[in-house]
Amino acid sequence: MQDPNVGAPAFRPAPGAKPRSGEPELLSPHDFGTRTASFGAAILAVLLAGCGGGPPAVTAVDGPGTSSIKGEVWADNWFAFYLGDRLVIEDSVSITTERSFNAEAFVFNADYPLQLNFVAKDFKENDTGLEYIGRGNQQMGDGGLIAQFTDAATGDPVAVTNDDWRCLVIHEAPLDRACEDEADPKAGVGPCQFAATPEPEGWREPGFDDSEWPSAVEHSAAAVRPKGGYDAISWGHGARLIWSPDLETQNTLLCRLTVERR
Ligand SMILES: [Ca+2]
Ligand SMILES: [Ca+2]
Repeated sequence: MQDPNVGAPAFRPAPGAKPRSGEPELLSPHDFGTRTASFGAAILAVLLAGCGGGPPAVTAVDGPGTSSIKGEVWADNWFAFYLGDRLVIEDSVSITTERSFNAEAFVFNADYPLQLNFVAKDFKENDTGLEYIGRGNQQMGDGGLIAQFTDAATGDPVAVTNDDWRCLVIHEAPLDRACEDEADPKAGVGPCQFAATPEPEGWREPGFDDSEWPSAVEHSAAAVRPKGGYDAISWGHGARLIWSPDLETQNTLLCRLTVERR
C-alpha cells in the first residue's frame, strides 16, 4: 500500500491550527500569550487545590432583613443552614462526593433576634451508618461542624458554634460499634441496628422549645481532624468544632441557637 505522505506537498498549518502529530506547533504572539496565561491559571488552581484552596468565594444570598450577616461554615460532611424557617444555604458539595470537605462563606440579610439553625450530616452509605462498605476501609466515619457569624458591615462577632448551641441527634448508627467489623453489614441486623427519628415539627421556628435538647459538645481539632477548606478560614471569636457526644455513630444532627441583638 502506498504511503499517503510520500510525495505529499510540504504542509504548514495555519497559525493557531491544531498541529498534526509530529509537527511543530506554530503560535502567533497572541496565541502564545493566551496559552501562557491559561497555563499559569491552571498551575495556580493546582497549587491552590494542593494547599486546600484560598478563602471560599462569598455567596450573596437574597432575602429580607435590615442587618447584613456574614456566615462561614465548615462541615464534615454536609450542612444546610436556615434562618428561622428560611433556607439560606446548603453545602455546595454533595454529601455523596467522596471526601466532601469544604468551607462555605456567605452573606445574608436578617432581623434580630436571629434564629440560627443547622442540619448537619456525617456521610453514611445507608442505615448501618457505615461508609466504604465491603472495602478494606469500611468504617463508621465521623462528623464535625464549625461556624462563625459576623456583622458584614462592622466585622463584629454575632455568633459562633460552641456549647451554647443545642443539638438533637436524629440519626444514630450503628448502635453497636461491632457493626464496623461485620463482613456483610446489613441495617437492622445483628450489631447494625439504627435509630432514626423525623425532625420535630416546627424546630426551626424562633419560639420552638429546645430546653429538652442536649447542649452541643465541643470537640478538639485533634478529634475531628478537619480537612479541606477548614484552614482556608480564619476562625475567631471562640468558634469551636461542635457535634453531639459521639462523632462516629451520631450521623445527623439538628442544631439551633437564638441570638438577641447585642
Ligand atoms: Ca465524615
Ligand atoms: Ca458516622
